[in-house]
Amino acid sequence: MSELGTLVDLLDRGAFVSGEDLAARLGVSRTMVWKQIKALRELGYKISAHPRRGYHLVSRPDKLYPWEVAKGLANRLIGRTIEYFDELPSTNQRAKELLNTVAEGTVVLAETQTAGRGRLGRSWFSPPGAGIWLSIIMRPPFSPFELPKLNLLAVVALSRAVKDVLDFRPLVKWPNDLYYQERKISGILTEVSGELGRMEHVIVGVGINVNQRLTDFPPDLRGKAGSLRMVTGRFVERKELLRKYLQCFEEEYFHALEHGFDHCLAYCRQYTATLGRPVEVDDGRNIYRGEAVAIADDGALVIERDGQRSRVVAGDVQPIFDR
Ligand code: BT5
Repeated sequence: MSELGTLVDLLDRGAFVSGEDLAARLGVSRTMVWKQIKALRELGYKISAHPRRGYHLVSRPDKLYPWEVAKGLANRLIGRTIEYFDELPSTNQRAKELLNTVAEGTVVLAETQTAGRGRLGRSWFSPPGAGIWLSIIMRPPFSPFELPKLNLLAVVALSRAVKDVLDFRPLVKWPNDLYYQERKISGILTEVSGELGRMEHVIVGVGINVNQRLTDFPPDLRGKAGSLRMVTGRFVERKELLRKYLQCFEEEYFHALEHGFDHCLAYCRQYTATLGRPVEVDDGRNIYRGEAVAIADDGALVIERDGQRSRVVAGDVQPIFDR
């Protein structure tokens, strides 16, 4: 953990701690302690100071500082390094720049994105502090044909994490979204680099709407976007959810490495916002309507129309809800 993280922990023990004590525990001078306290205050920590008793942590800011997210996270791969930014154009873009210099499992996080990206050149609305905008850098030993399943794995992990932390289960909308009550809570953008037939790096970009109210969304999204707060009716602690997500992602990933994707696919079939529904498909060449009837073992979606079945491997599949 970083020095600042250690200092936060020392300050958060209920009672006041003297500057001398802090200096001894951190192995630094009292002047350095004072400088670090100042730095923490600038980061939004409220720390009270008493001339004789020392320092005491009053409150933490609602920020996803790496040491806050890493607290209690015992992962061996995902999130062992967290690159944190107050603002980025796009975490996927930044992850791409870092690809060759960081370890696998590195997470790039930003409090806000000014040019957040969706698929096919679409944009992703990422206001400051209201959501979790992150990218995970992976070097999976999979063939590119397995990419649709890795995409689903990222969605499954999030559905599980939300269920664990908030006790409701958002549904998997093939191929890359999480829905609850017909609103999009999260979207995933997976980008690959490598040569033909081989995936060198995969960047899994995840956007999670956490604390927005309906009116915080731009008008064009108000009919279809949702946040975790809109479901629970209360403020949601982002750090805890993010930590749980990184845990669930790691569990699902190692499970897939060792046993394949059956478990992940079974989850998608059980907790689905797509299967058994009329859908509108845009496969990049044609737009048509049909019914989503199955998720194949390779992660493709099977559509039935006029008694004929066809497979969609990539594209947009929009459930037609009766609103
Ligand atoms: C996605 O694309 O759903 C993938 C979104 C991935 C975002 C993450 S955030 C961290 C990382 N860094 C990035 O730059 N991106 C990733 P797609 O299926 O194409 O959906 C995009 C569409 O969703 C848009 O055209 C809007 O209609 C809608 N949309 C945009 N922002 C939204 C939001 N915050 N919540 C719900 N829907 C949104």
